[in-house]
Amino acid sequence: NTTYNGPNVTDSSVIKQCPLIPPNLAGPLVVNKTPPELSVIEVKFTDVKPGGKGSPSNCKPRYKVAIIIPYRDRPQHLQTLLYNLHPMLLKQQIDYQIFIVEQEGNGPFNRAMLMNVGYVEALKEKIFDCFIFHDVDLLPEDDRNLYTCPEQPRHMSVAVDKFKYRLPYADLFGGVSAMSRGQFRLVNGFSNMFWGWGGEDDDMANRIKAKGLHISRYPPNIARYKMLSHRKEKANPRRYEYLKTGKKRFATDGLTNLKYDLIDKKKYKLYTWLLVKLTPPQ
Ligand code: NGS
Repeated sequence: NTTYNGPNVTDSSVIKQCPLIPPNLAGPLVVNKTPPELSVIEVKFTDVKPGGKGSPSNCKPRYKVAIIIPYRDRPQHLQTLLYNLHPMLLKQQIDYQIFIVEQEGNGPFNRAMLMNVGYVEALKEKIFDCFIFHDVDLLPEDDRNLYTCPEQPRHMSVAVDKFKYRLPYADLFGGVSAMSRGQFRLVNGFSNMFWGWGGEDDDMANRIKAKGLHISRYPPNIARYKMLSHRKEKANPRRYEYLKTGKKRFATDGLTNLKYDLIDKKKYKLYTWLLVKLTPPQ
């Protein structure tokens, strides 16, 4: 495999493209579930730039990656994730930005719609190549699990401690997943119909298949995560019904009919925060 690394010059003013495999990866990571206060982390993480951005200083990154985290009311989880995620992403030599997309109010949570909003809002900042959709309660355990986008959509949280590190079923696309900008547009994003827990990721797996794509995965010894514990959310009783009829809505339900109000946006040191009021589809 030969890769074009840009012009072959020795002029030190020309920064070389980063290597395909980042050189300083350690493999298994020590996951820390008791992070210091956010204000302490902010001072400690000197390589993270306002808005929750990072990029390598000595080479030209290959990927621009938006990390989209749907969120509501889990400050402890967020703190823990940020503490574990930033150092890993910095080592991976990608150009990244973390977006926390928070749902306003206390109606049923719509994880899928928040991810759609994250996609749309992130693209207003930069033309990201790659989108990582990330649950707030999952902590990566191995830095070889690269937060980039391969040829096919990638399911990243393959082996989770809560499931004894076994993939529960072959089409699972929940937890952490990666799609390129083009793939996400091609499938019209996620459905906006899934209010409450469950099914939205299965609908995305169906969209991926319907467009002739398939789910790719790293081996389970690399795509490993620890899940933080929380109360079980109320499942959406209509999720199977929407799943079954999903196909006829793929073209009309998703990015194309997404409606929301951006209530607030702030660039904190460790993340870009979006507060969003979701409008249920008609
Ligand atoms: C399935 C859900 C998925 C969910 C997966 C794992 O049953 O949305 O469990 O969930 N599908 C339906 O409900 C139709 S987990 O235990 O990781 O929260 O992602």
